[in-house]
Amino acid sequence: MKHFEVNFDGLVGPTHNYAGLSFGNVASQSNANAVSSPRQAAKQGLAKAKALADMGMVQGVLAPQERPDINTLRRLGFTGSDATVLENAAKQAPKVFLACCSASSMWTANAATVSPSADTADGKVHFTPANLTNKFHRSLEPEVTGRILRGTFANEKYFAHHTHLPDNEHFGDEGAANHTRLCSQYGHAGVELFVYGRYAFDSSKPAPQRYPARQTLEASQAIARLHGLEDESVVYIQQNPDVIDQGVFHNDVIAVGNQNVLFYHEQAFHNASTALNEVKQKFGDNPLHFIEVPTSQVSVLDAVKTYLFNTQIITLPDNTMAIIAPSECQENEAVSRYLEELVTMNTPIKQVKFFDVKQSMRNGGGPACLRLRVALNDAELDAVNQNTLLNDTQFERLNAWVDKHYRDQLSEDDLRDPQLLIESRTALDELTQLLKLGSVYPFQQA
Ligand code: SUG
Repeated sequence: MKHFEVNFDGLVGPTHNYAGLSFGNVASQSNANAVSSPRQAAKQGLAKAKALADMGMVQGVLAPQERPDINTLRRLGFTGSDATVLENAAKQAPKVFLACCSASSMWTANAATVSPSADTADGKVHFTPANLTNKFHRSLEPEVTGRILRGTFANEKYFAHHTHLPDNEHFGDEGAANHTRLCSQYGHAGVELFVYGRYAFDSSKPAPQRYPARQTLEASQAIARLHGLEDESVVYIQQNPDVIDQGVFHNDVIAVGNQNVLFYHEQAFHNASTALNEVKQKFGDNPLHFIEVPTSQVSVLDAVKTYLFNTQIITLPDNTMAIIAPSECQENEAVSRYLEELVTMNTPIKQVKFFDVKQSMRNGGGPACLRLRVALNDAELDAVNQNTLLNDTQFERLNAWVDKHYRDQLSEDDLRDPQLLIESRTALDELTQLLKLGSVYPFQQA
């Protein structure tokens, strides 16, 4: 039996825009109101996914969500035709309106937490969509995310789909962005690391002061229970509250793992040595590489600016590892120097490849945010909706689909344009046919 890590990249939606919605996410806040390019954003993402497929990786795509979210605006009391809802919401509640227009589902590292079958009690691959309660615009995602995941992993024999956790800050869950799986082979049982920012039910414990901690320990524990993970293969680690206060809003902005490699910043974790000892002990006798980046070489500020840790570490077909980094890492002196040194060190990481994902970076999303990792064996891969996997034909089709439907530029004012809603729905309707997803969007179910 063969095993793979499949990366499901989020297709950027037709309303990709910069609205400054994420307090605590420096890039999102500093690019508020900049003009975006949905077409360029979607194509940058597709190009990155296709490049990985061309390196021999198995690559899939996840559909974006319908925005503006007319259903939510109606729930909030706006009535009349869709055009009237848009006009009144934009005029009367501009901030609420912008939140209902975000294409944030593109960051599929936040779509769900996934546990591969080798780790779970019933031997199925488990999915729990993230409730993303900390940000209103992101809290609109989990229901449709669940439908998209069910349409993509549509086989009950192999895949178990859970409902997202209760929609409350006590169970704030940001999905795979705060979850890392270490293993010696993708098909072997692994150790799942859950990194949380705060305790929901104990205010005496350390917590950030300036920016919010989006993930709670209690949410992480609930996911581990739902997925049927054994205590001996789970480690809960508290994120260092000080780095959250410096703009590290998800753990994947300061740490990333792959197989037997954990690459992290010296300041990433609270009580790091205790936590890492537990990881070592639970991982067992197999070789394990902890690559700790010292502050003296890369500051937290540079890590946040360049997304050195929001890189993907992938295992290539020749079993060596590569880092997929944003071009910002190449442009920063300290970070590029560090990466040059890293590939000469005694670790499995042997090369770094840079990609231009600037449209996503400006909203605080590097290469790693754009993908949901799903470790699968060949039977499970066969059970995946094959239309969601990226081969040459599907790549061409998706690029043509973007060219046909996406605007080259989008500013805040364009979001109230009823024509944009029509264009977006037309695009998404065609996409569900291309990916054979079924009716996943509210407008398809009316
Ligand atoms: O949740 N940005 C996203 C970025 C998510 C990055 N994901 C990971 N690190 N895994 C967020 O903060 C900004 C939207 C805006 O400002 O328009 C936004 O939602």
